[in-house]
Amino acid sequence: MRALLDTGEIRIESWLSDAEERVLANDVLDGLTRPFKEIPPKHFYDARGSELFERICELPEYYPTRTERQILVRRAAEIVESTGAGELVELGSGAAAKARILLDAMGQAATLKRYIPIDVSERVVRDAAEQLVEDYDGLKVHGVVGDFERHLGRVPDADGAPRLVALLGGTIGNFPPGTRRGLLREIGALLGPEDRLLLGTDLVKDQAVLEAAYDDPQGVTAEFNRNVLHVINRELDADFVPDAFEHVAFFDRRHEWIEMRLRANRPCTVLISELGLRIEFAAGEELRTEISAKFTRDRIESDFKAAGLALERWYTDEQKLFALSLARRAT
Ligand code: SAH
Ligand code: AVI
Repeated sequence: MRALLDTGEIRIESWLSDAEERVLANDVLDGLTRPFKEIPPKHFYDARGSELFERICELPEYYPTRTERQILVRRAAEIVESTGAGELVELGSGAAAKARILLDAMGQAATLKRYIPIDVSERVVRDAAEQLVEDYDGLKVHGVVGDFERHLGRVPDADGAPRLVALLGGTIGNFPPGTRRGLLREIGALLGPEDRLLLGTDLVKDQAVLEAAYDDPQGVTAEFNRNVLHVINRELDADFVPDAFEHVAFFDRRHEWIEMRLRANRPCTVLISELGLRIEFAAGEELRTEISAKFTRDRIESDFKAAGLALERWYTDEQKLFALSLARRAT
């Protein structure tokens, strides 16, 4: 743990080690030497990747952000009232725009104490912490630059108030089913009897609507997708030519997930100097960069059950595009 800032109101610490490029290096070595190449989606999010994601959230085709926000606006008061929550722990907090809706409701219920954003992107944690303490009187922000797949055991203990642990935006869908259940189980281990998980999930819907959300005509999602190549070039001294890779996004009906891939538009050889690794791409060869699973209520209930959690409340929008689930540890 490294303290990055401590002012009394704001504490920001990093749980990422100096050897963090090793994690990227291992994922790249492992993922690019498989018969079907793959890189985990968390490597999209350097400062530029986080900015591109924010632009995606503003796109008319990308309905999840505005829909989840709308559900939160309608339900935040009820969520806070039913849980008595005074602390919000947010995993993959990003710009923390949705956190504000919950913090407002906690402020109105006079329970608000502390916000703990956890994100791999240092820039978003710092920006959110600095803005929030200005905007919320008396709020303490304990920001963490960390990886919620590896570091959940280090989440600070609750400060007496019941807390909400939130994983919003559909981020849980970026994990394949086995990993997803394992992660839900670890999140469940953070919950005391009064605490609740607030989970945002995108729902199964019309294929055309789904595919449009991941392939916008302005090419913002394509640039976000290619950002992982910029990250690898910079961090591992590689020579990917990002423009040689086309953005591909499609709905896989069997798995009910969106897949994003990068397709080499010509044969290429990429040298990853830090790894001493040379990787060949045939023309048309694809690299999977993300899955984004779409859910039904049944699937969420069975994932919860497998993870030792129980669904308590289910909130959705009128068109049933997106859902928020409130869950507790099963007894
Ligand atoms: N919760 C926000 C942001 C979603 S984007 C919203 O709903 O709009 C996903 C966020 O999760 C990014 O900010 C990314 O940096 C972060 N993230 C992805 N994988 C992570 C991991 N393993 N640990 C911590 N943060 C992660
Ligand atoms: C962060 N995550 C839930 C987004 C999603 O929809 O799966 C990331 C994203 N990928 C492309 N567009 C947005």
